[in-house]
Amino acid sequence: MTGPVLVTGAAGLIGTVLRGGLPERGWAVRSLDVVPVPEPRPGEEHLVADTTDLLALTEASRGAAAVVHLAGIATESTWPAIAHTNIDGTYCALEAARRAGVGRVVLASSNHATGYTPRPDGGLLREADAPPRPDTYYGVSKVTMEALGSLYADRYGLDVVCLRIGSAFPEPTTTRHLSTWLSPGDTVRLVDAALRAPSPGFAVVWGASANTRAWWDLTAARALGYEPADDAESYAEALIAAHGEPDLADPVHARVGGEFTTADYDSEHFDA
Ligand code: 15L
Repeated sequence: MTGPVLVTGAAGLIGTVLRGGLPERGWAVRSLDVVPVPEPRPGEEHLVADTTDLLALTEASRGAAAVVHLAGIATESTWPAIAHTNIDGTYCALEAARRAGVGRVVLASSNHATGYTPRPDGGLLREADAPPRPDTYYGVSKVTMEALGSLYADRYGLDVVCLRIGSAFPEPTTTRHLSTWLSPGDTVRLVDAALRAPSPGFAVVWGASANTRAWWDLTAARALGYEPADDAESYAEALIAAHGEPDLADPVHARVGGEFTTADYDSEHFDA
């Protein structure tokens, strides 16, 4: 693949991690966000555009080797905000890639596409055993993202890799994160694998580190070439001392989406 990787939502948490990590793995980065990216790196292209602006996104996609689509609201919000920013935005990312002749799109899906899925009674949960079961309007936007990705793979032959990201934070801060954490280093490793995997077609994989307490099966992600290097367990002692042992019967630990499945995450508690 030649050309830069277009990263949408490049000024966000994951975008910032990728802007640092992808060049170390040989990728040129073309950053795009609704706000200017802070401190562009040497050689980094940087654009300001809204991902719901199809024409701007099509221009931004020209000559790119691939698109990594991160832009969007990263938590629950109102339906109009989610529908516009996340659902229209994902349509535009895929349609722009198609119009610009970009062959591969990596989509930042989320565990919340399947949030109400219960923890299996022992063993690891495969993506195939976690069909759409969103926990929020945000989760619905991620289900739609995966559906749009499937459509563009089948109808237009794009390679589309959907990453059902767990908890992508600098470090785990809750006992749920002991199972769901995706470290910054592993975020780069996972996206790099999704960009390099030979002809993945349409794929949906969990995005998590090699956590000792994991209950999401990483076999499909590893099949793309992902080799996670981090484990949240090194934070376990401190987190358990602060918050207590995880109660596996509590919805926060008993369902994929954790606290997003609780009443606190009803859309009425969120502003646009
Ligand atoms: C997500 O999809 C969110 O963007 C992030 O803020 C976290 O809530 C994460 O999931 C998670 O499940 O921990």
